[in-house]
Amino acid sequence: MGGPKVVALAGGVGGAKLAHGLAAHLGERLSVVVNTGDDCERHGLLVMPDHDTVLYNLAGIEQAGLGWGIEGDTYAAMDQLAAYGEEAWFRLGDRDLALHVARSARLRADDGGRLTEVCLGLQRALGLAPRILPMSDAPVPTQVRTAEGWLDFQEYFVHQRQTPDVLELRFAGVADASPTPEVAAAFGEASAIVLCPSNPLVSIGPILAVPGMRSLLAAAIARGARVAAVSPIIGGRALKGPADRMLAALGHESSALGVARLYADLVDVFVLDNVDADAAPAVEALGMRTLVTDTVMTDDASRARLASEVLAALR
Ligand code: FO1
Repeated sequence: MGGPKVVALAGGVGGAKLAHGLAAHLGERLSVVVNTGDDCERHGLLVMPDHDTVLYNLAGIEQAGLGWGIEGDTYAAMDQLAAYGEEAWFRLGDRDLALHVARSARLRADDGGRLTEVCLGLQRALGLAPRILPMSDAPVPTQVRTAEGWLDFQEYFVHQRQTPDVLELRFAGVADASPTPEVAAAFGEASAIVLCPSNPLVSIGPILAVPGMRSLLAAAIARGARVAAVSPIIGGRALKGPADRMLAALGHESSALGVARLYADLVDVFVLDNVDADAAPAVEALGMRTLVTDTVMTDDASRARLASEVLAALR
């Protein structure tokens, strides 16, 4: 498929939905750079929730209700692990587990290659046309400071159900991370960049925090690439996850305008939901154009429609 190439930056469920919509138009011309800050080790295996959520969505096998995991999966291995006394609060389905087994085995093999190469091999096995690129091959685990101290991201997110107040965030090891050659090449060829409707602080934030990532974006912009961002906050609320509470707790406004302020130095077109139409003039006053539309993606058709509107606004 010839034509312009696009890079999307994505976290989990919201990002994966828009990535799926973009893939419907772009196929192999799409590269999705995913947050790896949520990655964790479970039962000796590497789990990559954002990579895997995008993978399952692009393959059309995601669990419809939750957005992550595989539709119709069973939990026999998890229940057996629990019978051995292993922690079972992070629920890995049987078919999902196969991905973590294969990935971890390949990473441990002497000739297994880098994280990105291993992920690309697994994506090819599922027949994906777009490429899903980890933001870095080096681990950059997100940690959350609560009244209890520093917690690993999944301990906060899944085990403690995002209930403690977030006092501070850090991306451990980020100073030693760098964008991969694949990420650099994708930005080098992109004529458009899309910041998906993912949490700006713990999904897009870690990607942009990798040293060298903002320079890649700046170089693409200097070449003429245009950048759009889709607000993950609609009517002051996140559709999924704790982005609204986290923004407020960390001193930002929990609104589409608050997100626009975080992205103002990068973005040409900011996409707001119809319910936030009133905020468009304030976003434009920050120096961005706005696209006001229905941003709630409930099915394949609404994903593809939003993606096509975003791509049209960047032409
Ligand atoms: N989220 C949950 O709330 N509970 C789970 O047990 C859980 C398991 C899980 C397994 C694999 C995977 O890829 C994702 C999983 N998630 C689970 C979702 C995920 O950890 C979070 O939604 C993201 O990290 C936030 O983007």
